Amino acid sequence: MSMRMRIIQLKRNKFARVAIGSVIIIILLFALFKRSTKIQYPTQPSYAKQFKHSLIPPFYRDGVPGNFESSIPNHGSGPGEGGIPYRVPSSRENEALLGISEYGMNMACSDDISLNRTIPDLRMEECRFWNYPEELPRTSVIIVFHNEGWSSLLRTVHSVLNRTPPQFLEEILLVDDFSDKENLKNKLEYYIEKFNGKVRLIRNSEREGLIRTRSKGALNARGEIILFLDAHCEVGYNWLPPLVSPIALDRKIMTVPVIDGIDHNTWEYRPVYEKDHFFRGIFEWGMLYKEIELPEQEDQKRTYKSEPYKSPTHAGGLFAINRDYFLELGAYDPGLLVWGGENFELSFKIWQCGGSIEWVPCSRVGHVYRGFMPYNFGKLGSKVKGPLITYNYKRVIETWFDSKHKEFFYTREPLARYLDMGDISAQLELKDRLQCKDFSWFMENVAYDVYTKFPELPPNIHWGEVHNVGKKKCLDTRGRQPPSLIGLELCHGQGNNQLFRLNAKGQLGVGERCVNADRQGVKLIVCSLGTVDGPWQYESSNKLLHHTRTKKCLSVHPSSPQVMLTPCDTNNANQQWVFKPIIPNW
Ligand code: UD2
Ligand code: MN
Repeated sequence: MSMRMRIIQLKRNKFARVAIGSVIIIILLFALFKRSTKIQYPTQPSYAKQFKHSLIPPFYRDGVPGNFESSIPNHGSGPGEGGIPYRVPSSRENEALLGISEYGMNMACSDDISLNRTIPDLRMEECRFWNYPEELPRTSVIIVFHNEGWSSLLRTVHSVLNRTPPQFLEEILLVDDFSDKENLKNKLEYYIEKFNGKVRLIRNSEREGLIRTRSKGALNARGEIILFLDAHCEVGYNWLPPLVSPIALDRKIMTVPVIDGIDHNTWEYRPVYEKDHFFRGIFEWGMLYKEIELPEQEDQKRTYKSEPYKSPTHAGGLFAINRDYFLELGAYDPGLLVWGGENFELSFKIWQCGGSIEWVPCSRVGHVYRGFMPYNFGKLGSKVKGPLITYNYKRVIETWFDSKHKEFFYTREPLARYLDMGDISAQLELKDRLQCKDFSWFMENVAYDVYTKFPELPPNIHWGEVHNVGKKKCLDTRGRQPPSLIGLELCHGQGNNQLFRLNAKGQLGVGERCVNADRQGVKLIVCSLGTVDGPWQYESSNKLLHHTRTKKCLSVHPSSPQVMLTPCDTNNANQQWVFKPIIPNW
């Protein structure tokens, strides 16, 4: 062997050793990495793939239709075309009523309306003049459903196919949360075959609830962007590019369309918000979702009113997010059950861990708001002894709130203190690992406007059932909507309609409502926003509940369960009240 050949051989051997060595190191590192991560979601961002520096951000040219605008189709004359209200012939009134009780929406009406019907273009004028990047990441539209009506589910699918640029639509992924309706079985599978793979269907083998079913959809989706819709929506004209563009430019932005209302009885398509008013999502301290007009300081950040703006939270159902980012955040907390609170979990997680949420005025999607919830929570519902939604809230609050704000939640929902919340250690670990900011940062920098409507809550001085000494019965709201008279009923120890709170500033509250008195009687009313005080004062020594404004006392009519204000009389047992905290035996 010549000298030169030997050198080459040696070099080759050396090269082979280095190569083999590196492969072993990579395998070892990989094994180590696998062992050290406990959750199954990817934790390494794939920035390289997603940062497209060449993308030109959206730009506006006044009066010139944007690059994805097309002419709005003429409205046909069929039922519900153009989103006008439709009423079924009176001969089908019975069918309509049955549909409402089965689905919470008038299915007979929906069945008569074309799956490809037109809707009104409710966007602001400006929205027609925006240009969006020509190359956007592809989207999986994920629709989870449990026992939804056939035509409303498929109208959601058709509207997406009709109004989305096909090059951006990876797929529509239907995820069946263990429905038992016959037409959602084989018939649905045959039906979607005609879409040649563009519409996929996967199913749960047991009921998982909408939260886990959405996480499953995200895991199974093939698109770079995932976009969730409820199973009774109709997307608007040019709805997708404005939602996806912000994410294409910054993978940690989650975007939310403006939701329009579809009437559950007539299928009328109409705006929820007044023209030129912009709202964003917040919450009150009992964790009911609320909306508030965009604060001035956010409004001023925009050149055009049609631009996206920041929002602390969102309603839950409709939003787009980068799939990898969603999975890096652990998707939804897998310990959340069935329905509720997941919108807050995701919002707090995104904001506190370095991302943001934007509402997009130029993207509009209609949603059928049902009259009531037509399904129960199945087996998962009985896993929790107390209310399931509060269980979810408690998980979210104990993970993301700080001690000051947790106290507001327990003041507003005293029974939640006694409720189980399962194990949240994995959530706390995630918060730690992602080095998320604390809740006061979120309140000061993002959700500062919450306080304007829902100020810090003074502690409860007394809470529980309010027993009347004379009648041996309890104050009860009777579950009516405010304004409504409150009365006396048998005490039942369950809290429902009988859990009152008297705070340190004299406000007597039940849930999110307040108790007030006027000439007609003692009423449950909508609390005046931005205030936490009220006219009530309780004197433990003589058990009188004073109404300080009129200087009268709360009392019961001697011969009826009617509650009213009368001149104070310490000797009248019908004016004596005792607060008894409810300690649930959950
Ligand atoms: C709102 C949200 C909804 C969800 C919920 C709280 C909007 C417009 N809607 O209630 O998306 O965030 O608040 O959790 O923001 N479903 C299942 N399995 C179940 C129950 C429901 O797959 O066990 C499906 C259901 O078929 C529907 C979706 O989940 O497609 C949302 O349920 P909903 O429409 O009853 O919730 P909604 O609009 O009252
Ligand atoms: Mn819905």
